[in-house]
Amino acid sequence: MSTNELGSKADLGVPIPGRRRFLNTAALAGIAGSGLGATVVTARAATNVNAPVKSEVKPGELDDYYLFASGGHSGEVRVYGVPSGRTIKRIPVFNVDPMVGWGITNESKKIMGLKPDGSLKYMTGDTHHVHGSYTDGTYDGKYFWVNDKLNGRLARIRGDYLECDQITEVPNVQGFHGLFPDKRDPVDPKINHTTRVFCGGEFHVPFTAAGPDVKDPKKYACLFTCIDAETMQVRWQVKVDGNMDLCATSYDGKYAALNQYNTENGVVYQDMMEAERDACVVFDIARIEAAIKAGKSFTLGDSKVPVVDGTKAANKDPRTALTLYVPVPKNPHGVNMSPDGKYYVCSGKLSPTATVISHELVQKWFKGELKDPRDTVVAEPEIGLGPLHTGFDGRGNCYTSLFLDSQIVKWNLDKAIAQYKGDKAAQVVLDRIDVHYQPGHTYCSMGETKEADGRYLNSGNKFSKDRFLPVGPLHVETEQLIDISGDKMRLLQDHTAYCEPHDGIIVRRDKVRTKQICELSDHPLAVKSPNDSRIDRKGNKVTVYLTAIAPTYSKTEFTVKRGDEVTIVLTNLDKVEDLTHGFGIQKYNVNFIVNPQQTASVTFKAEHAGMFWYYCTHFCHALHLEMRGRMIVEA
Ligand code: K7E
Ligand code: CUA
Ligand code: CA
Repeated sequence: MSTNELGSKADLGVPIPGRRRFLNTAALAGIAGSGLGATVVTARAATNVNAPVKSEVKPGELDDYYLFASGGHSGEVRVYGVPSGRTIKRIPVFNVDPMVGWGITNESKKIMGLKPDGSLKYMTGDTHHVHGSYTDGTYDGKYFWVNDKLNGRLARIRGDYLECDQITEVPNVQGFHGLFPDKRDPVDPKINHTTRVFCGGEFHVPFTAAGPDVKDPKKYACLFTCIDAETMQVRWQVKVDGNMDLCATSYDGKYAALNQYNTENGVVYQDMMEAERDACVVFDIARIEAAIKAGKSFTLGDSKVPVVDGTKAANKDPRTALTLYVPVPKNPHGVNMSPDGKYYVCSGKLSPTATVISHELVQKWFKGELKDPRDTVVAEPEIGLGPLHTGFDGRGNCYTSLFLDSQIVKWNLDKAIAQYKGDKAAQVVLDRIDVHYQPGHTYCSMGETKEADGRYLNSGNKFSKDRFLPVGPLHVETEQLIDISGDKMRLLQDHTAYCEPHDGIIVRRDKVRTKQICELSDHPLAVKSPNDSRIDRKGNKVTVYLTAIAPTYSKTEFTVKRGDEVTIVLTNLDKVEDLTHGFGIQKYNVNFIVNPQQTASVTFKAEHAGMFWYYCTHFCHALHLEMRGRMIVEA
């Protein structure tokens, strides 16, 4: 245990055997007086990427990496430490989470989006892909994004508090699946950081809510969407043939590539499997934006977002094309860009192959120097059954998950290219390791950046079967940690993963710089002193301004009338790292926290008359249980 932990726990006033004396409230305030409050941004030593890989993090030691993982249909994002696998945070995004009050406080509800009656528009989501913002081809820790496949939304998480701060609903899209930020500007070399986030629509949709087109799948289409990284506004969309699944962006900012498994535009799976080859569609970002500037856009349905035509028929001439469709076998899943920026790797799923597309040849195709889109393919090795996602070690090797084989296969890019050119002796596959079982995403430490360090690989497995104690019908899923620093892969750890493991990123700890104390001025209604605590009434709208300083609220009693619309505004005035207070009111469905110097509010109707205790739900002090007050609702 660190001295910090010891210090705060001991100072909480927990009785220590043999220490028989009465503690006064000043002594009990403990952690407030322990001097921890000075830290605002915690500096962490940089990860030593040359140190040997380890499977254990001893008590008191810190992990070397943050792993940001999508939480599947729980709708949240999870943060784990690597290599320990310890869960260090759950970030509520599209879900309701009483631990922090997400979906309960007015602030979080506003971010999640409201119906006209003030209730939440959506209470659930399905997250698949988490990616971070880039500067100079590597993570800058400013933002993280996650998709909601269920309701077609993109959420942003700010890197300083690791909290969701914006959610954008994408128009005319269902099944928004693949997401990837750009890594720099396609035109302006001075803009070397992320300014756009790309979103792929997986399900075909009609662009009207009524009429014959609603029922006719031939009238459906999918849209590729660009969202502004800063404003989170939708910038533009591209109508495509086929559908889009995963997304990867080039290091020069010029292209986004998305795999397509349903070029057939099928409605049932049998139709979706008809073609021997589907595609990987590459978008020329600069050309799309030039076309929109030149007024070559239209709108769809009720949306005002400019849309350009990226269908094959409209993009026959490579020299003006906005899109390139590279045929890829069969129902491909997953596309990833190698850290040297040279290749897109697109897995076959129903074909035992991975297709390697050259970034350089894609550029040549767009210049009109290549005729056939297949000319951009430089390798198509056979790697195993059910290939899905690929991670990279920065040493020229790929690690692809094999869903059907329940393996991760390590293969070499240069050898695969040599084999494609005719070198029959090229040894493409270097190693295989069994994972337990049926892996989906696999990804490596810093593997989607120029700083890929080839140390750890995570395999997100869909089934654990016999690996953990049974807990009823549904087994926990697994994230398995694998050492990729040597020639042979080595299984380090089985970690449980609450459903469902999809994509994640493993980020060096020095890239993430969080603030431990909030800014009082972040909230316009902050109650800056207990003396500012008050009750404002306007008609039947009552606002109660409260502060919390351990172990008390600024008011231990307030009175409202039955039928009032009550808003509680609560500021935590404690300035000590980790000194969070909660606020719950009996029978009123109110439950949220305020972190040090944070303000949050809730609004509810005082529908039951009587006396209702409100209390601090988050352990903060030796007198935490005593931290409470009474709300009187007059009949
Ligand atoms: Cu393969 Cu949604 Cu990224 Cu899951 S997707 S595994
Ligand atoms: Cu304040 Cu517990
Ligand atoms: Ca298909």
